[in-house]
Amino acid sequence: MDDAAPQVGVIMGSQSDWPTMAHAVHILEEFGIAHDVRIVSAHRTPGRLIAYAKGAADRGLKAIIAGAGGAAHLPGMVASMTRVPVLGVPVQSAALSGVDSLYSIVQMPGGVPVATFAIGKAGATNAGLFAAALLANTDPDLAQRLDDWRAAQTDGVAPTPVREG
Ligand code: RP5
Repeated sequence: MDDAAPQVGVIMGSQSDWPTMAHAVHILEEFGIAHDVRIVSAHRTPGRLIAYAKGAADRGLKAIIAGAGGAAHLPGMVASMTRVPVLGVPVQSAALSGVDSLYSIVQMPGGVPVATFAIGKAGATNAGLFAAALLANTDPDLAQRLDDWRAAQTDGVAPTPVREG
């Protein structure tokens, strides 16, 4: 986080979601994208949810990354109250391994979109990268950093596997 007006908001339903959502935050930090991070629970803090969602556009947020687990209503409820794009991250739950979270987030009715990512770390990482890609459409410097990051990822893939056994 920095002093610039946040361009991306990261929210999660509980402190227990942090180890997952940290991966999105780390991506935003790596790319120098101004962001803020909040706990907003659809079930435990509904008033906070409404205030956050209704204020998102006026605050200048360009994307909201919303992670939740279990009965994961947070991304959809936020999306119902803002036109700011919502990127939903299903957090891996204890009881059902995040399949419940995935289904809760991905099965939005037509008219209220939530872009839904993979369960857990991969989903949070990709939500961060997706937010960076959205912003890169109008930020050439960020676009270059994203291209460089992807090139480095490609260069990091060995042509042949190390024989481990
Ligand atoms: C959801 O319930 C949260 O997003 C979290 O993934 C899950 C469990 O929350 P805690 O009981 O750990 O606070 O609302």
